[in-house]
Amino acid sequence: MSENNRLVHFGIGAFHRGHQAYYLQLLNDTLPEEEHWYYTVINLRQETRAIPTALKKQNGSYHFKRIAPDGSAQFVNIRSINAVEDASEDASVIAQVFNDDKVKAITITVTEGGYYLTDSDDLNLAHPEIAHDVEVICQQQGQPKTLFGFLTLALITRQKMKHGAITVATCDNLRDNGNRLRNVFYQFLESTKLTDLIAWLDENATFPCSMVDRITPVPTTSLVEEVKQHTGIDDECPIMGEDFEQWVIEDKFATTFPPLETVGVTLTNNVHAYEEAKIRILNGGHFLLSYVGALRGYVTFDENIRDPELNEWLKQYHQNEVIPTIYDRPFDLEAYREVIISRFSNRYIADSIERIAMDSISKFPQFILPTLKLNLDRDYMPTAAIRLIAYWYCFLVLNISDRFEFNYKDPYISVARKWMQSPEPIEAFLNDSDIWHGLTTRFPMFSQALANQIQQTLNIYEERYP
Ligand code: CS2
Repeated sequence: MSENNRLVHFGIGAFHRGHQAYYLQLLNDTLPEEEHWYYTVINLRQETRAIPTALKKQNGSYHFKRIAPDGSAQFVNIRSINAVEDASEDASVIAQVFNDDKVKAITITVTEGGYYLTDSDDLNLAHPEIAHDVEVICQQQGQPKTLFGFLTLALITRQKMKHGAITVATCDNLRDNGNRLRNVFYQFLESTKLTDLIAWLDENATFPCSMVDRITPVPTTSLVEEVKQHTGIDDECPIMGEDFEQWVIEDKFATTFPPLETVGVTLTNNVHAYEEAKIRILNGGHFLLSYVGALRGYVTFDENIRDPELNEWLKQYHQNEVIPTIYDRPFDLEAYREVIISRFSNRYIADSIERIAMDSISKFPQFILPTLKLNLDRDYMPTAAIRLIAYWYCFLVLNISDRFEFNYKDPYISVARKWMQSPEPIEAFLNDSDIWHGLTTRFPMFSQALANQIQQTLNIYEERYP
C-alpha cells in the first residue's frame, strides 16, 4: 500500500460513492499527491457483489453525473477510491485491510435496517443474522453477515496490530447515529464476550454522529452511454445524483481525519439539530408521499410534488406537524424546507418512488414516529401524517396480496405479512410495538383515528385494485 492516509468504507452503494468518496475527491483536488487521502471500500452483502466486481476492474475510478435542477450536468471523475474488496465472499480481506497502519477511520453506510434495532433501541440479538454473527465471532470461523461481525474483525485486527486509535463514523440516516452504533455494537461485543476489545475501544475509538445528504437515485440504463459520450470513457459503474450535497459531522475524531472542512463539510458539536431537521423534513417527506404516489401510478418522486393535492399535504405535514416540533433550531427551518421541496421537484434526477419506498418497515420508526410522538405529547392530532400513513398500510396490503404490482423490497417484509395474516390485520399493525414503540397504546384516540383513516383508504383502494 502507498504512504497515503486511508479511510475504509463499509457498504459500497451509490450513496457512498456520490457522497463521502465525492468529498474526498474534492479534497484531493486541492492537495499535492503526497497529501491525498484514499478510500478502501468493502462490500459486505452478497446481493451487491456486482459493484465491487465492476469497480475493481476500474481500480475504483468511476464517474458521477451531478445534475442541477435545470438539467445541466457535470461528469465528475472520482478517483478517491483506489482499493475495492468484497468481504461478502471472503471475510479474511478485512484483516488484510486493517493490517495497514495508514488506516485512520472507518465510515459506514449499511441503511437503517443494517443496525438491527429493537423498539427500545437495543440490538436485536434474537435476529437470525445477528445470532449467526455472534456464533461466527465466538467460534472464530465462518463468514459474518452483518456490519457487526465485519466491524469486530476489523477492530480485533486493529487492536492486535497496535495501530492505535481509530474513528468509526456511521453515515446512515439514524438520529444520533454514532451513539446508536456504539451502543448496539457494544451489545454485540458483550454477547461475544470480547471484553478486552471493549476495553480497548473505550480508550481508542470514537463514534462521531453525522448528518449526510445528497439524493442519489438508481442510475438510469442510459447512464453508461451518456458517460461514454461526454468523456469518451467506458465506465461500467457510473452513478448519478443531484448537485446538492451536505455533510455535518461531530468534531470527535480519535486520530487524524481528512481536513474535509476545507471543502464544505461542517464540523460541529451539535449534529443533532441538523440530523433531526434532515431526517424529519427530508426523509420523512420522502416516506410520506411515496406510497400514496405509488398508488396514484406515479413513477418518479417529482411527480408527487407536481400533484397539487400531495404537495399541499406535504406542506401541512411539514408546517403543522414537523417544524413546530423541532425545538433546536440553529437555522431557518422554513427556508430549509423550501430548498428541500425544490430538490424534490428536480425532474432531471428522475428519482424513482421504487427506490424511496423500499425498506419502509425499518425507516418508519426513524423518519416518522418521532414526529407523531412529539405532536401527541403536545396534545396535537397529527392529521396530515395519519392520512399518509393510511396509504402506507394500504400499499403494503395491496402489494403483499399481489393486487398492486410494484417492485417493493424490504428485508422485514415478513413483519407486514404477519399483520396481514392475523384475523384483524389493522389491529395487528397498530399493536406492533416494533413499529409504534408504545404510542398507539398510550394514545388510544390517535390509534382510533388512524384505524378509521386506514379503513376509509382501504375501502377506496380495495375497490380500485380488487
Ligand atoms: C431517502 C434517502 O431512502 C430514502 O428514504 O429518503 O435515500 C434520501 O434520498 C437521502 O437520505 C438524501 O440524503
